[in-house]
Amino acid sequence: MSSKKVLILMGSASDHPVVSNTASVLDEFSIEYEMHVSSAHRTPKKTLGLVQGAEKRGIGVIICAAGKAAHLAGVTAAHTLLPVLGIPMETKLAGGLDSLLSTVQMPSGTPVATFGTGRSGAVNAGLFAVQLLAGQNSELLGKLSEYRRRMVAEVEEKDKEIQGI
Ligand code: RP5
Repeated sequence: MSSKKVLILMGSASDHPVVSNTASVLDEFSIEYEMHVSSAHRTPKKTLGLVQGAEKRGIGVIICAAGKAAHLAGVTAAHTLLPVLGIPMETKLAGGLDSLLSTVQMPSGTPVATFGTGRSGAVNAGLFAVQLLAGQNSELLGKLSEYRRRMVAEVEEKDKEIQGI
């Protein structure tokens, strides 16, 4: 069963090294995605165009990565009814606290599901997108179960190494 696609937006090409972790997760689950550099501040019209036509292009989830005054996820959420996931980028200000607060502190009525900074946030946003899409796709649900099973096995393997078994 084919699943809906994911739209990944990042505010700057400088975000790509972190955002590539999100793309890797989607690749692992064979989920198609579009990935663009598009800023809420520098290229607002481009961002609007990408978001407003998203549903017609078969997009089911939008992931936005941005740093500093990180308005990309919020502006995106204001222009679509699709679920929007936000990844705050690390910055020199308290490790990205500026980005985190800009992304997470949405006024009531326009939610953005906000993840942690750095690689963990990027990976988890990708996994959460898979979980959202798996609601209508049993094949994806099976792949998620297998992913969890592998994660448990890896932890157990590391534990054995540490125990010297
Ligand atoms: C944000 O400003 C981007 O998302 C990026 O995280 C940050 C810095 O952008 P650059 O100055 O590196 O292009 O809009």
